[in-house]
Amino acid sequence: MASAGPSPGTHAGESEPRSTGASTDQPSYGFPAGFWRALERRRPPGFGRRPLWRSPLRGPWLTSMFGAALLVSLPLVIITGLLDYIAYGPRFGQAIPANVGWLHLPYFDWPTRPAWLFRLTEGLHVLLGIVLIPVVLAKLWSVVPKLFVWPPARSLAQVVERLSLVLLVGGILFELVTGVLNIQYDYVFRFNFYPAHYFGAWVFIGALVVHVAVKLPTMVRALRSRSLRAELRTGLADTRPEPADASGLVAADPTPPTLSRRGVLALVGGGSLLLAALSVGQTIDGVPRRAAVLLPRGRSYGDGPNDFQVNKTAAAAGLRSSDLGSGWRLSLTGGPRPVELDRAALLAMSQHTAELPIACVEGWSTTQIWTGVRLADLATLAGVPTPGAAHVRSVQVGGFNQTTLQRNQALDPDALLALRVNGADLSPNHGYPARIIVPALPGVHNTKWVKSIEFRSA
Ligand SMILES: Nc1nc2c(c(=O)[nH]1)N[C@H]1C(S)=C(S)[C@@H](COP(=O)(O)O)O[C@H]1N2
Ligand SMILES: [Mo]
Repeated sequence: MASAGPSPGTHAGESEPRSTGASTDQPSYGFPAGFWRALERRRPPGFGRRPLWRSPLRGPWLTSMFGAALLVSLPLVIITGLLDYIAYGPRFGQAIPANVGWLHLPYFDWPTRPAWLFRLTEGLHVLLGIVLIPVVLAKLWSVVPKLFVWPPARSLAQVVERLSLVLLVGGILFELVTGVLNIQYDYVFRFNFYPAHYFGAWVFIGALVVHVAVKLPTMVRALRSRSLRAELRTGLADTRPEPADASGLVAADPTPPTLSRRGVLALVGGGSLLLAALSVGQTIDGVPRRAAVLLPRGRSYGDGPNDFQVNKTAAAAGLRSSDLGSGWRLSLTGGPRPVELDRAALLAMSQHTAELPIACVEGWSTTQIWTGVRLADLATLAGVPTPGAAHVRSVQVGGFNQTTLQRNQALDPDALLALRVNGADLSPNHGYPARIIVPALPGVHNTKWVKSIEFRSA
């Protein structure tokens, strides 16, 4: 134990307000008393002497309510995010970032069943990320007085704790901001979204694990200190501050309440529900889609068979009609000799129809009815009936113009080279003459305007 220092937090002639948390018996940690006095003279405005944060609602119980909500939901956001990384096929080098060392869940072949698996993991990741924004902001609001303590740290342990909070708060804000900008296709930042969001997540995960380990007992104690049911029955007139304690969250000099505790919970919960209602339509076809006003991809469209979301149009991909016209051929390689097929030859093969979703990494998805040739039949035709993988290339130059499919993805009975959608020929924007559509495959790998498929043996 360090010896008790000479009242390092006290400035001559002024009494210490309770909210600063600085008692007169602070240890000196080996620094001379003059050091603490000098720090005290440099106390910036707002840092505790005149209480700035006076809401009567702040306190360990309220903070812990928000904390508990995040503790339950954030793991889902994290796990779905890490699963989506695996869905991209990092073992084929086609997940971004390509090299993550050991910072990943154990790799496995992404399944093709259920067909809506990626729609679920990606949809949940994006939806929950949006819905948690009010809760994160409320939690930050509830602990904001802690940012304004002076001196900023008194011990090495406190320095470490506060640095971990910088990573925690910075981490979640970074992930939310980059995530939201990405689903809006709004690349105002100069860095590549994917590595930044991925490694940012790991910074946050590390800080979160430390934070939970340190704070879990405090949270449980605080949650037990009041009954949620009683709070929900308490109106504004009976709202009193939580009892003052060592947490530094309860205002020393609170203003009268303008909102009850249940009012704050309703405000934050209501904010989350509203965001959910305005966002869920991007993953669910039908009525909710019309409410998806926050989302940039295709809220309302016509009634034609090809009237559903387009991420990249044929024009935006730099394709001319001559690329996709009668001169187009599909080439199949990997077998004893290459095979070339035109669209008529593909249409003459056995056709298969499947109802499958396209689920984009930006969170939107839509289910359509696709008809075309089974990839397994094309593999057989190419002379590689049981390929280890299939490499698909597009006519498009640059951009998302190729993909590698796992064996299970190439051989699934619903994995198609689609020629038609909803009973009509694919439109140029949806990949005419032919596109890949595979159950549970991330949207970006459903390559449009396919030019060749190379079946690789195991
Ligand atoms: N050749 C090619 N295929 C592509 C793309 C592309 O840019 N080029 N975009 C992909 C992405 S990101 C998605 S989400 C889906 C969108 O399919 P849709 O436009 O038919 O809805 O197509 C995928 N196939
Ligand atoms: Mo996408």
